[in-house]
Amino acid sequence: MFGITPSARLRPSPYFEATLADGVTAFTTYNHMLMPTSFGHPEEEYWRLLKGVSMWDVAVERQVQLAGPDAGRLAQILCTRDLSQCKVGQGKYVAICNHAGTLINDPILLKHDPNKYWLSIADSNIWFWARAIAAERGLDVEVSEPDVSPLALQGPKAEDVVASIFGDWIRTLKYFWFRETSIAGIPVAVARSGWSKQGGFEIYLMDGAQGTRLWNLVKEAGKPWDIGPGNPNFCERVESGLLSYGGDTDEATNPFEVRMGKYVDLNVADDVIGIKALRRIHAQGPTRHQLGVLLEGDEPTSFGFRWHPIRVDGSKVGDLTNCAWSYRLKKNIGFALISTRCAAGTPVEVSMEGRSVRGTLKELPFL
Ligand code: THG
Repeated sequence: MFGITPSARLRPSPYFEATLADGVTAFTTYNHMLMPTSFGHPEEEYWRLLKGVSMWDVAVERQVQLAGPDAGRLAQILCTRDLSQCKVGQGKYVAICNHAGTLINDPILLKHDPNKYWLSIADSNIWFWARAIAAERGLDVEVSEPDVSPLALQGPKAEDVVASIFGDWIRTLKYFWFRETSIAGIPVAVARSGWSKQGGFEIYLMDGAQGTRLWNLVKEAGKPWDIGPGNPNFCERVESGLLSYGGDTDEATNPFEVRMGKYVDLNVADDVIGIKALRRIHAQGPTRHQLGVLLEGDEPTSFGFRWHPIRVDGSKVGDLTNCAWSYRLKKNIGFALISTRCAAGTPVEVSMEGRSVRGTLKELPFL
């Protein structure tokens, strides 16, 4: 469609050359980097994730490192989830909010030791935010973006591939837990995590000069299981109800609206940013919630750049924030950010590309 102009603002992934060699055909931007979004065979890539194993360049999941005596204090001030029980080697999905209780990122927090945490961030500048908060609160902590670039292996056969590389200990690794190790002299951390519901692991490469070597090592190890390149799969994540910060959220979205209420602990200390606002919002009851929309029609439709208005009886009640053709449901499906007056089962109309499409609200996940 069009090309990409290289510049020093657009940082390449350590896997960039390797993905080019493997036939990447499209990218999106995320955290001022490029992330592959297609290798040219969308349906094949989807079924490989569901039935086999797929390898993804997710270096765009940047780490914001908090290091020093106040690292734990800063982590808790930034995250609205109670971290007091988080163990060394454990990861947790967390909400980062601003003072108004608006979601500004939804990272995975990894606790390396009591003085060192990583926030594996979604697409917003948390590095700026964490540094400003640390300075304003007079904390003794260094905030940095270390040379760390995750490579994801996802799908039911990911465990066999990762075990063949690192050993059988990875089979007992618990969900979101991780361990630092190395392979062929390449320093990595291995976690059971990833942006799909098909199971899998993320290998956090800790030396950007080794991207091509790690990519090729994983590709070689995965051959017996027919591994192939893929990317965070749009269809699978919509079917599975995974949230995309910035795609499914706007400037006013709070965690309760997007099914993240279970990651908000209202009794954390008052100095946690946004918690006072979230207590108020919780007491009043959020005005929007996130549901699925199953659209009528048997032809795949495209979403474009913008949310699409959702109407009930001619009045706008919310927005369709994404839309994917589901290979399993053989329908177009998406997420609604919609008035809490509208419940699952309600028939709706979505205005898309000048047409009105009928649909029905559903509970998430679809599958
Ligand atoms: N892995 C790593 N970093 C990341 C992502 C990732 N950074 C960006 C982005 N993804 C962060 N956002 C999410 C969103 C959802 C999940 C993980 C990261 C996720 N959610 C599951 C769910 O909602 O069902 C499970 C949550 C839970 O049970 O705690 O996995 O993918 N390194």
